[in-house]
Amino acid sequence: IVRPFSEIPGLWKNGLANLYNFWKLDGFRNLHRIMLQNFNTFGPIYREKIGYYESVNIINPEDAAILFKAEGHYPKRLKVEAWTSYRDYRNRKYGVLLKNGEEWRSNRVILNKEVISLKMLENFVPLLDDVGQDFVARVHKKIQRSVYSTHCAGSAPFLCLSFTLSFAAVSSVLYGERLGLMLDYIDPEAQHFIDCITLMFKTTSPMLYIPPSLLRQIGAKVWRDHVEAWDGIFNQADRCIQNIYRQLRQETGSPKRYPGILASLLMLDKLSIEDIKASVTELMAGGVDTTSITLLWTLYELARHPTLQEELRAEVVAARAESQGDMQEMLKRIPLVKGALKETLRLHPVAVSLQRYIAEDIIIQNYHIPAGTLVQLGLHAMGRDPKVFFRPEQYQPSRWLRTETHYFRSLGFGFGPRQCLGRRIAETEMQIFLIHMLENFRVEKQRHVEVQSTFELILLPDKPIILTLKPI
Ligand code: HEM
Ligand code: 2DC
Repeated sequence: IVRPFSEIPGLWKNGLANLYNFWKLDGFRNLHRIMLQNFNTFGPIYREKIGYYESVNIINPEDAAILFKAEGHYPKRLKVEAWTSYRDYRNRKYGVLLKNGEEWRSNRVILNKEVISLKMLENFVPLLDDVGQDFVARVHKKIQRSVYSTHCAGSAPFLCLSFTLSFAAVSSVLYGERLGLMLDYIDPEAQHFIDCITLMFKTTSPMLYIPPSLLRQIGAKVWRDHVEAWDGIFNQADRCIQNIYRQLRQETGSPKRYPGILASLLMLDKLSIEDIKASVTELMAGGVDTTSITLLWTLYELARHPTLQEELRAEVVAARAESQGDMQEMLKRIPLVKGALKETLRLHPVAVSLQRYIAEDIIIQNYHIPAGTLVQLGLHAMGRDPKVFFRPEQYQPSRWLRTETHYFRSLGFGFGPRQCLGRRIAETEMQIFLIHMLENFRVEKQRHVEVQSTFELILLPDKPIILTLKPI
């Protein structure tokens, strides 16, 4: 017999008391650990209410499959009210990240062709390859200048550099040109933009549990910081968009080379300018921390596994020789590098969970769950579950090459029509970056430091990742 919704185990009766306990556990930064613990306590399904945030949580790939089959024609994620409130407050349009229903779908279909279709890769690859090459040149230069000659100055400058890399990478595909050029110095405007994104994420997480409208009324600092952060993001994006718009109007005839996503969308003339601006701003903001953190985690794992690192390097060197430097060909010959990125997202996912408001009633773990419920897949917990992954604590890129089942196990970018719009850009950028890094540097860790995750809306390393880069 199917058991009723009300019998799902968990703490969901007193949202305020739960919020208090959550806060005592420093839950705002420990969400991923608390979720793991809840699965340990309650089993593979639990119901929860923290503040005004109510959800059913699941962990099994087979259950994830049921969830995504019930996502309906207009898949809907958790509404991040801090983000919608800001736009309502400043009277700005929602982009594809925040839209829902038919409006989301019609925008997304058009964006898909320009942003995530495989056909666009031939346009993106040369731009991203350029950025990757410049990045490596910049790191070489930095190493020469530093006191310890062969050592990278340390993590913080490198982290900062990797953020500029990601910023330069999204900018180049969005605008067809390089912003915040990075051979000699970091453009202060780019730096400010990057700082604003970090602040925006950081100030979002408390507002997942406490309504932003309330925080706004009492003039809370998180809300004010959040507004300041988005203002900075939108101002920078507006400047970039204005530039391209102006250039486009001055140009006559069709451009010789690929003009970038923004110009393509403007010329296509299928979305309103306001819709284009809204989504391009989101793409810009979504494209910095996500990829740079994933790359840093990957280098961290490779530093801890030197033999594996040499295997990856050998694969890259062979791929370079076989494809005679043609980057698009090269990308077809690096399965282990791709496995490494999947493995990084398994152990260090950017998103702690994936969620959908289900469009129809479903049965999971023999419990009935009514349509409209917010169901979350604990992505971080799933990646570390020994029932799902053999020896989950081990970093093994080759597990993704074997024929064992990968059914609903590789979900770092989400799933289905609502999956990450930046996925192709992110994957390509990270693959190309890893190729250049492996070709140029041996990555070592300095001391034994266990780095863990901390939750600031996205999962971030809780301390600086210290790497030593030795030129090859
Ligand atoms: C959505 C992960 C990089 C833009 C998402 C989602 C995840 C995700 C899990 C939610 C998907 C779902 O609900 O099924 C990642 C990871 C990245 C990454 C792991 C890199 C390692 C990027 C980049 C961009 C971007 C580079 C922009 C260039 C977006 C946008 C959405 C999204 C716009 C919302 C799409 C929609 O609602 O239709 N991402 N992302 N992401 N991401 Fe990413
Ligand atoms: C955070 O409980 C934890 O890709 C919450 O590039 C549930 C939740 C909802 C939406 C998720 C968010 C989590 C993590 C960050 C994500 C976001 C959707 C998109 C966003 C996964 C899991 C991200 C980082 C986008 C950000 C784009 C941008 C313009 C801010």
